Amino acid sequence: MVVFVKDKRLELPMHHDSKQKGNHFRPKSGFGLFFAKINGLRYAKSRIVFLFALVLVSTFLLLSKLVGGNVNLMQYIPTSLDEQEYYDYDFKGLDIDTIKKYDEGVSHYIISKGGMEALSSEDKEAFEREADMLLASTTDLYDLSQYNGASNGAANRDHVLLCVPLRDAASLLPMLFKNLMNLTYPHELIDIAFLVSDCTDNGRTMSSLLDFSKELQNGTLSKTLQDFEADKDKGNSAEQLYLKYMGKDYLKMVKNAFNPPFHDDYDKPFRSIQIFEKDFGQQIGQGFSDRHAVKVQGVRRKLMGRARNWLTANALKPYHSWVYWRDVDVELCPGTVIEDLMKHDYDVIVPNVWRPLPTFLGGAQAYDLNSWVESNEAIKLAKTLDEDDVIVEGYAEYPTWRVHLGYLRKDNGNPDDLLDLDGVGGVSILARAQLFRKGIHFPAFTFENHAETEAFGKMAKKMGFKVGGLMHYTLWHIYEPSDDDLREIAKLERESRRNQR
Ligand SMILES: Nc1nc2c(ncn2[C@@H]2O[C@H](COP(=O)(O)OP(=O)(O)O)[C@@H](O)[C@H]2O)c(=O)[nH]1
Ligand SMILES: *[C@@H]1O[C@H](CO)[C@@H](O)[C@H](O)[C@H]1NC(C)=O
Ligand SMILES: *[C@@H]1O[C@H](CO)[C@@H](O)[C@H](O)[C@H]1NC(C)=O
Ligand SMILES: [Mg+2]
Repeated sequence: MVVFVKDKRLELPMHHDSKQKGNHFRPKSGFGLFFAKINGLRYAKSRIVFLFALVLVSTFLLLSKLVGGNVNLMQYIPTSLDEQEYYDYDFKGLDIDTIKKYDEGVSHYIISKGGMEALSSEDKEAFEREADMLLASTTDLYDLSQYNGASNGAANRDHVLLCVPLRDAASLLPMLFKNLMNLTYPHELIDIAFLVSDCTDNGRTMSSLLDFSKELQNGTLSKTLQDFEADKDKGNSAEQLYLKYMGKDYLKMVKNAFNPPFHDDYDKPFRSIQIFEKDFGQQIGQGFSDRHAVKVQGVRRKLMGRARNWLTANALKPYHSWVYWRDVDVELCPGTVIEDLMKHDYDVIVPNVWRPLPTFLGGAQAYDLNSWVESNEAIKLAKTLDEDDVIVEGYAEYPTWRVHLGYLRKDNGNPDDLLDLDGVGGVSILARAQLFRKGIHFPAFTFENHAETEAFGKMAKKMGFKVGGLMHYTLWHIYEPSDDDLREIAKLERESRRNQR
């Protein structure tokens, strides 16, 4: 006789709140919530969505008649989100109503006579189905070999974790969010994770980030930003004085990049947005000249390493195939950047990052010098340093003679030209998620006289992964006038006023 007795002491906690069906990370507001609620009604979904849309549109029509044809009421047009990735991923294949009884103390006895099971085949099938569901209510099974990251990730429905570290960045968020919406990689396959640390702005970064995220997830952000810009244009432009000294071509490029037409899925919500807030004790100021002093680089970079590691450790899920790191202060970036980096089938890959400059400084310059090929001179230099010293690029103190990705860029170079690298910069890194699962990280200590992203590149390479950069595929970092630049601009302003007199 075989007996299965339900033993309360061996029981695992189980979700029996029907609201918890489906995805934990579903959008928490607006349409997202509505669609999440109808998750259980899979087959009826498209019809319900259609009805919902119809009802809303006719309500708007009716309302707009009532208030005298105010067209503004029509600015939010409901769209249906049909992609399954929005709805089910975690704890799938589970019907809460069927297995609820186990939580209420039902016990099953299977009795066999003479060693044979006495259950009818139908009962047996039902029992096994329920047992599977019971397991599924607390357990998820992933075959990690299916999340290796394909070079055609979008077609393969690869999930991407998009990580953004933030510090005192409220004023840059409109630009960041426009850049996020501009991404053409399917939004339903992207989970965004923000880490906000060590802000000194009375919570402005955090509160703006929350507002922007909510609006992005209910599809209203681009409209809100339009209104926001319209207001801003009316405001003063004293702090934008430097724009007078920027190249006309660059300014035109920016203008075009931020104006429609945008891609069809521009306003589509992402699969999820998570915001983490945790301080790491960064004390170096976030001003341009403060944070770029050579003395502070080692400390600053190690703390950034801690922050990045904490973010990946907490946001990475088994079903992510790729991780894309992006800084807040990128002004121009092709919307296709994720696909464009992915297609090269590298384990770690970065674009070239430049920044515009005032015309009196030459108009443009390589910004990210952390993407480089190791040199014999730098290896020799490292041998003369203390174990804990961090070599930083772009400072006279450390003549490394490395080949920098930044300096190889040609204006009309082939955007597919690729160079194998050792160190990488952090502005925009696409990496296979399996690297993080295998323990590769952003050293918060000195690793081969490097820290953070440069050490990440070196470590990945050391563990046998392919690390590379695209020489002519360019992202433009914002220009932040340094103290010297501001003095020069003030001088030029005085001169031009004198000349006018
Ligand atoms: N979480 C966190 N993010 C930071 C910190 N410092 C900078 N960031 C963010 O990390 C990214 C890169 O920083 P940034 O100062 O622009 O680096 P730089 O361009 O190399 O000087 C940006 O998105 C910043 O907002 C920090 O201490 N903690
Ligand atoms: C979208 O969210 C924003 C911010 O919460 C809110 O102001 C707006 O009314 C919402 N729009 C819709 C259509 O739900
Ligand atoms: C948005 O993507 C398009 C197409 O790749 C690109 O031309 C444009 O510069 C991008 N916009 C921004 C703000 O980077
Ligand atoms: Mg930056």
